[in-house]
Amino acid sequence: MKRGISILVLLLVGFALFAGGQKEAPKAPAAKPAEKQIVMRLAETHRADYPTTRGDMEFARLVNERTNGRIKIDVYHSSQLGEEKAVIEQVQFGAIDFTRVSISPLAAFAKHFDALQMPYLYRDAEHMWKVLNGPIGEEFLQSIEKANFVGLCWYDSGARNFYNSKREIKSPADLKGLKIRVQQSELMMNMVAALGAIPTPMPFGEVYSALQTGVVDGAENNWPSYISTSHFEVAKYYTLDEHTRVPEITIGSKIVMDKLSKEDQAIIKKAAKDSMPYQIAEWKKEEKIAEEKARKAGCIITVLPSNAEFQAAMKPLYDKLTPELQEVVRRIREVK
Ligand code: GTR
Repeated sequence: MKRGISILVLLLVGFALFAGGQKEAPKAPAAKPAEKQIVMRLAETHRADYPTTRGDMEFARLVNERTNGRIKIDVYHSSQLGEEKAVIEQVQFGAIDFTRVSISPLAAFAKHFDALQMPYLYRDAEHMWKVLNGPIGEEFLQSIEKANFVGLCWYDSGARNFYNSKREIKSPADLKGLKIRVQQSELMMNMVAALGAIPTPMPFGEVYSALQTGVVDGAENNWPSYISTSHFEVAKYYTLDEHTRVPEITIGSKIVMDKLSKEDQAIIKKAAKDSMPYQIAEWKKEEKIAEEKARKAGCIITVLPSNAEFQAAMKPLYDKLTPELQEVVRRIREVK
């Protein structure tokens, strides 16, 4: 009996030790659910090596770096996701997350953007950058929330000039009767009509063959676009009239952005702005390289002694603006 009790005691002590030991054992840390990577798409019309695309890549790189790879932005260049107008529509309803576009087609969705792209509005590039980097630029970025976009940043696009396959343009009279491709923008159609030419709006990607087959006689764009699209091969007369400076803009889909945390929204907004100096520097380099290429290719480049005649022809466009937009124009002109 005694023996029986001592065995029982031993068993109990053993169990107590075992149970106690169990209690002491370090707990394995609760497995943290792996953070899901967010993959987003940015649509760009230009080729991979164009300065706006380089800016897009820098924006994507900064977002990736600042979220430790948690947010990845894939840049779809060369219009892989469609032409600008169609892409803007898709960003508006959340099917594409971001796009970098010219504000010309954007103005079809937010009419007041016309005030930022009026012909001969800015004295020079420096004036435009003062406006875009100041309160007016910020107001415009914020203003497109109403149209379901988030305005992120501005990129450089230099000045636009006329070019054509027919003749040298020395004054508006030389443009008379020429069919000129414009961006899908009412303002740009009116501008070309005011100069006596026939405006033909069409997507960027269709312009080369339209020039080649004579559907249009000319178009208008900055040096880098004139070269990157090979338009210079089929329209060799290029006139430095610098009729517009049309800023480039990167926008996000409001529907998509609203689903992100406030912190992620802030990271994206800051990364876009921080990509600007890089894009602007790349732009300056590319402008020179493109101009050089056009000269080497034998393009006929017309330098105007003055663009006064072109400027005068644009007056009716200013008169047509609503009083609100005329006020914005006045404020822009006041920026010194
Ligand atoms: C370029 C601009 C493009 C596109 C194009 C056009 O200068 O960078 O986004 O708008 O002009 O003429 O369609």
